[in-house]
Amino acid sequence: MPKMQEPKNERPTSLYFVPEENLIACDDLTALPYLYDETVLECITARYFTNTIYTWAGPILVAVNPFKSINGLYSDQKISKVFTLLKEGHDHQDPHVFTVAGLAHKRLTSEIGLVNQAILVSGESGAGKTESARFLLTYLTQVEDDSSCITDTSVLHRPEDIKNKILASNPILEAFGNAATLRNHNSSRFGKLIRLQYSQNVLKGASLDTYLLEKTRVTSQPSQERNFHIFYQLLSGIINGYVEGIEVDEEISFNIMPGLDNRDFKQDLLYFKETQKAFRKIGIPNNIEKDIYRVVAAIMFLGNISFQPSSDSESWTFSTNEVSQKSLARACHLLRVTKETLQNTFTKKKISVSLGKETSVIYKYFEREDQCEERRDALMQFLYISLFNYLVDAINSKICDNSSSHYSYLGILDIYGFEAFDENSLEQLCINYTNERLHHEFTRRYIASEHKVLIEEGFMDIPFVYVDNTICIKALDSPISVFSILNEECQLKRVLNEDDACLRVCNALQNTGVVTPAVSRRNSGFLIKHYAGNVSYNSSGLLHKNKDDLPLDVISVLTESSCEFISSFSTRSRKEEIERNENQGRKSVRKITTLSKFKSSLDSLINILGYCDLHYVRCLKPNSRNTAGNPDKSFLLEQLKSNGILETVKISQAGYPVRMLYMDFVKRYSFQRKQDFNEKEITYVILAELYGVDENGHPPEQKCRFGKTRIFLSESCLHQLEEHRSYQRNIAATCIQKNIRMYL
Ligand code: AOV
Ligand code: MG
Repeated sequence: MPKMQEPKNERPTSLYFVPEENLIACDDLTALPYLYDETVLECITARYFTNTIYTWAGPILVAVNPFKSINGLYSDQKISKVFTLLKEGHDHQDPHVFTVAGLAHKRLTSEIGLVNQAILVSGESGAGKTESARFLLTYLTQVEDDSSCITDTSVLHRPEDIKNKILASNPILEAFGNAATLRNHNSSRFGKLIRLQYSQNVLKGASLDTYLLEKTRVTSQPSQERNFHIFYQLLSGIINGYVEGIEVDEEISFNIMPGLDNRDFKQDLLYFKETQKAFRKIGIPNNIEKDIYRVVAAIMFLGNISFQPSSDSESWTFSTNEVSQKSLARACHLLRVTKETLQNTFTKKKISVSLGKETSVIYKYFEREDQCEERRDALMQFLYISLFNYLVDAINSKICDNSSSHYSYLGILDIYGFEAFDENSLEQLCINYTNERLHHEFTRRYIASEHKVLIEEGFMDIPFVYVDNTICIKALDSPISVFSILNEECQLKRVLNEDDACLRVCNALQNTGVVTPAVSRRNSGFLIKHYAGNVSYNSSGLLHKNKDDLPLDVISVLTESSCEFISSFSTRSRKEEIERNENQGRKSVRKITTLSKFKSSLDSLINILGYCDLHYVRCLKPNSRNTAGNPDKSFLLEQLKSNGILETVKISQAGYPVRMLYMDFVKRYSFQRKQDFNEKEITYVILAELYGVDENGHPPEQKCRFGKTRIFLSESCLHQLEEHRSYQRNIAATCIQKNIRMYL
């Protein structure tokens, strides 16, 4: 048996050892002759300059955001081309987001496809995750099964309707869940998992899960950023006469809608029409659509309500200024509640007092303006989040097929990338925790297992290091952790002191080496050493956001609404809280914090992924200015590292996606008894017969490699072997038939 070749491991004397044209032609980073950060980077940027934005990194697709449209890159012809290539077994040929969709689809629908599939799209804000997820969905809704493509419409098995409904969910979710930020003019402010349901290889429907909508944006927007798109879309719709029953003065400003100075609503109007169309496609009834707009407009007006001291100077009342008064009247009208109801909720607090066996309710006026504002903001956020949840449920009820419980599914996860700003709060803590968990899943399932197998098979003698983030995850969510301490602080019946809570976190976790005290410009807090970099979290607002206290009398405003759509929000919220407590085995209704809610939704996401074959699209942002054609190498390098791409490339070069024990290989592909050989030798003979041998006496290394216990194969090699097998079986079947005929 010929000896294994040693891995090429010498560092090139010059970076430019690899000619430019080779870099452009090299569509898999693992095929680079020298694997150093610089060569990987050179390859990606050289390809980017020729509008080749996709490159494989072993099994992962790397996508560099072009920030411009590239002719034909996502055309129907491209879909057909990718589909045909995959059908012919060229699985790894064309690095493209459609190929990833196609591969997942092929595995789900193929004979050897065993499990559900999930495509994880990751990258930092503005890197192109949502666009990629959209293209994945486009491919999957156009390609029906592994023998047909939408270009041949006669073979569609399912009603067009469900496909259109699934696609229509996107504009609705983006209108209500996306906003223009400094990093991305269409930034998703929530995470999303859409699972396409397949039964007997036919797309039957889809189900949608969302994660952590950034609801604080409803009431306060970071400097130079906007509120959710729907506010601007609706305003342009109202002003241009596309919405009945909501009045807005042309020149009015809305406190919660920065960026209205340039009142050019053309773009917003176009998107509003798209949202309206999507509502209709999905099948939201007209009266409900009107109710939805009423809630959005009510929030806009609520944000303009201000307060002033009452005549007794000991309490607060609604401001008499004209904008505030008009907005109050409009908000009451839209919410179908009285002015008194709002006055009672915003300016005083309901307190239950027990006197002996009797309990009575008294009202206590707020003494400060910010207490009234806090109440107003709580109502606005509650209305918005209820509306968003309503929409997710409504979409699910229209696209989800419940006629069977035996679906295979193909999921697409578009989730916020790692965030490290100057000021970081609870939202970033949740987002970065998500990334830690997903990274862990990736290293656990791919890199670590790959590394272990390759070493065991005698392939790897190169030093290999990957970031194991178990300690960081433990410091975040174990019984003594950042989460547990912040949750405990919120359960205690005492005034919240955020600085003290952060101090507790630092003291309790100082031995982990992951959490240290941090003093930012404005507040104290703690710093966490995440796998992708250090992030300082501010103490300010941390506990308030975690406690997410929604006073019952704020919710009860809505119970008093004469509009059924609005009053249903309060009943639903109460029901959900009780259900969650029951699920967590609590007898009494206990406060559920944002972190505990978030952790349990993430646990179930990781659980779902545990039952899936995973595929990865890693999106990269070429520069921080969001411009086409200006790749910033150090910026890219940081992302290559934090995304785990460099680690993957290094390990994948030695690996092959398909591997089989020699015993299994021989069982499946050997048709003649080769008595004198062992299983490894038989495998060698079969592959040498199929491909011939190179100057070293090996079958070609890009097709297969021989490990100690198993053979490692490329996807195309597997395909050829399968073809060869069916050919041999056909011959065998024909022979048997001939023999039977002769015998009879
Ligand atoms: P994100 O989802 O990763 O950020 P998006 O998918 O919204 O980023 O992409 C940001 C912008 O980049 C888009 O609005 C497009 O203008 C451009 N873009 C992205 N991908 C492509 C592409 N393939 N071709 C052309 N332009 C593209 V965030 O949701 O903020 O984390 O939260
Ligand atoms: Mg996005």
